[in-house]
Amino acid sequence: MGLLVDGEWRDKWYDTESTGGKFERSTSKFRNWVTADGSAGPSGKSGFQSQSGRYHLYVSYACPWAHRALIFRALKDLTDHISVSVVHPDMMEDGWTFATDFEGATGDTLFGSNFLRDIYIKADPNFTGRVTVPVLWDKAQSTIVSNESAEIIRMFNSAFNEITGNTDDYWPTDLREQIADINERVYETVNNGVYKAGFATSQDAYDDAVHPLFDSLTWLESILENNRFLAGDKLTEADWRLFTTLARFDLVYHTHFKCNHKRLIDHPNLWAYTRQLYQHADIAETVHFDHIVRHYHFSQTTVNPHQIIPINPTVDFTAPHGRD
Ligand SMILES: N[C@@H](CCC(=O)N[C@@H](CS)C(=O)NCC(=O)O)C(=O)O
Repeated sequence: MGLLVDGEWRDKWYDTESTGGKFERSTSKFRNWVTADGSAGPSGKSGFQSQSGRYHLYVSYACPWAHRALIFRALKDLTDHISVSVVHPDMMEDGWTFATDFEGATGDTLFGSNFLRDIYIKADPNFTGRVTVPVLWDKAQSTIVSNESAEIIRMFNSAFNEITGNTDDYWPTDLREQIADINERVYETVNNGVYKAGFATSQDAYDDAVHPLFDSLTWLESILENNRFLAGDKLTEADWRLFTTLARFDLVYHTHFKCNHKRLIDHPNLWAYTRQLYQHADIAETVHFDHIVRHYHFSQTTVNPHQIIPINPTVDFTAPHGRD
């Protein structure tokens, strides 16, 4: 685990000393957008037009943020148009690597690099920052379009519609305000909340994260009592953004990140809803529990110094969900 400083690799864990034991996620650095006509998106430069075969996605199957991008690639019929490389689940002193000795880890199928940092250095030889997944790479300009999953899923939602003919919309105009409100709370207290609890190095920082997390799960449980999905009847990006955290909850976050007030399966609506999303067409293939379990327990040695992988419960995501 480390980061690049002026293009040089430094092996360093997150610094929580300067923040009183709190984990603070840094912001993503590459913020361009693929658009249908190549015009600039809400941030970054123009020149990234949607074209079949032009873009490549680097992911970890373990990572909930990368998982969002894989889900949107599947939902939007982009699998034949955007190629993928999958990193090894172990993220140790070299950060994410392209080792292939784990089933599903593909290596770098574009360049044959050893490390994900090599891709960042190709895009910017003086890059300073964390080397994170997902990364959307442009083969035409040999650079990173974006390493921000929230924006990659918005691009996938619409920029390739003319190429795929798939016009399903997970960010519909009339629901955008509602989606933004849900996303904000879910991001702060659930998606990132589990990390804030798990990476906390002081009791206060842990307490400040874990209570809002379980308050939000109770809030989500009540929304799903009367609604099919978070924004009502329609399945939106808000659901998929929540799903990647819920899918990891009982296997990883409950034990490894000390989010153990309740399990996902103790929330009947949320648990049925998680199974409903898991069973949605083409989604199960994006979920790789072996990478998830291995990555967190083995790689995060400040949390689990002996790297022991727990026995874990058997969680059946294929059981009937009864929510249609
Ligand atoms: N804001 C980013 C966060 C991505 C992120 O933090 N990914 C983690 C894996 S779950 C990572 O690659 N961490 C490596 C590091 O921080 O060094 C996004 O949503 O795309």
